[in-house]
Amino acid sequence: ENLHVGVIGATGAVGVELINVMFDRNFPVGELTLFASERSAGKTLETKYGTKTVTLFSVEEARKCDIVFLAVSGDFAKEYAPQIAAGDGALVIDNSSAFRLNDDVPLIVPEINGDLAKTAKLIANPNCTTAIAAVALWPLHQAFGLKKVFVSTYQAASGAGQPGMNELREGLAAGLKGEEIKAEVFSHPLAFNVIPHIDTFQENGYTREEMKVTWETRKIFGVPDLAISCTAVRIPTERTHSESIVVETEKPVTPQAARDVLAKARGVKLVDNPEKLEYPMPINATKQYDVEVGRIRTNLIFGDHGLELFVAGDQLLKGAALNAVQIAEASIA
Ligand code: 2RA
Repeated sequence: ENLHVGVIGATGAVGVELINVMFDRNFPVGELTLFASERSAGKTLETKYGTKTVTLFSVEEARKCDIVFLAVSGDFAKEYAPQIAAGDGALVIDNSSAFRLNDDVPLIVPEINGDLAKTAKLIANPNCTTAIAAVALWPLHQAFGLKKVFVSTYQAASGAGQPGMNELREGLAAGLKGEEIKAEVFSHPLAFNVIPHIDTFQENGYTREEMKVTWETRKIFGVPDLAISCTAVRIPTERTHSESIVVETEKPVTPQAARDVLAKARGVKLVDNPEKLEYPMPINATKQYDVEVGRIRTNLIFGDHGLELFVAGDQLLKGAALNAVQIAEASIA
């Protein structure tokens, strides 16, 4: 039946994509309410559902919705998500990291554990880097068993929202004119640079972004001791994350066997034909629902129990808005 859907943070990069994805996928929206803080309340927003006036957020108003997407900070989610979801309140799908590791909050990539979407009123959407890698790794785990996973990421500016994308563009333009490149959103100038630092540094020398890949992949796969390690790097691309991944497998594996598995995998587009210069790239993966996977080859170190691959996925889509809407679809399926 047609649902009353709320989006909190509708004017941000993820919020805008949430509205686009619901429309494009014909999600059964009967009524759409866009919530924001005082700062944006009263503003109008042009959407595929027409011109919408942004409503001032209140728990009471949000609880009237059937489903509420949160595309705002973890602090906001911590304070309000449980109140919105409590009792006969709304199903809350939270894009922040606030509840991802809570035992009683499912962390869902629908291609992997979508069946959990009916088990809770508060659901966490994974970190974008985790979701993009997981879509490619899950079929390989099912077929060959993942023993060790090493991930190196090349993450787009959109991971830091619209401000991140703005700073990148302004920086590239400034750099081309020989002017100073600002670093306010990122720790250093991103244009013509790469920054091996996303989120805060932990005691163990990893950043929080890198540990999210480890912690969240283990939870989504249901493999608490999965040996997975990540180096997360910001690069000057706009909205698609790329990831270089090495795996050691339990069972023997060949590149062709892996391609056969990935060619059939949900949410994956196999792009692996180097002779024709075909491999995953942000310029092709951007604005696509599927995650591109290619450069599949036997890893020189693990031999016939190892693979090396390259992945590219749109950070705002499978990394955020698409995955969140797919969770909502699974919750009403
Ligand atoms: C980033 N994955 O790319 C983090 C949060 N979106 O900045």
